[in-house]
Amino acid sequence: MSDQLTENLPILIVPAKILRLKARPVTRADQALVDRLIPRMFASMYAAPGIGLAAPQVGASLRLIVIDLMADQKPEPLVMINPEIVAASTEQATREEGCLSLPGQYAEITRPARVKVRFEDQAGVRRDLDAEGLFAACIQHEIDHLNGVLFVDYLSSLKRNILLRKLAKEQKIAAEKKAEKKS
Ligand code: GNR
Ligand code: NI
Repeated sequence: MSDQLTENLPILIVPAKILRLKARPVTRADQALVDRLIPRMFASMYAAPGIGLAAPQVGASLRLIVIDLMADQKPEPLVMINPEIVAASTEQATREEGCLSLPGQYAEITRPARVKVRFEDQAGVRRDLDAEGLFAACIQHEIDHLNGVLFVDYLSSLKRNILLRKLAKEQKIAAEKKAEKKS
């Protein structure tokens, strides 16, 4: 899905420090930067593949996310600038989540089943959207990234530590394999 004209940016992996920072709002002065960033974020997300990506995951500490659920394999790219959850259902839903910044790690996460999100689109127009199901989970997961929050933060410290140690071990093996190939 990522064409040759748009180079994808590498996705940062835990424990990259930027993933734990609160990202700053996008302003009009960021227009040129954001316009260059958006196609690269989509390229990275489609290449991964993933259904959402937040700017801090590609090293930009800005309140910008891209989403494409690829429902029925049909692309439906969505850009959200300065997104905010303005309402959430009391009803909760549990589903398995993964994260491109924690490759290979998955856990059941419980969140509000439905949310209303307010954001600016790429043209700077303010929009409100109601989401449920996977879409609602994805929006909440991406907005969490803008606040330095990862899905593992919803787990008990025991479960979180097991998952983070497994990630570190797998990343170490992957790095060793890569070094082996080079030599
Ligand atoms: O690709 C992704 N899948 C996913 C599945 C369930 C809930 C959230 C997500 S987002 C994730 C991509 C990612 O890490 N975005 O930050
Ligand atoms: Ni993520």
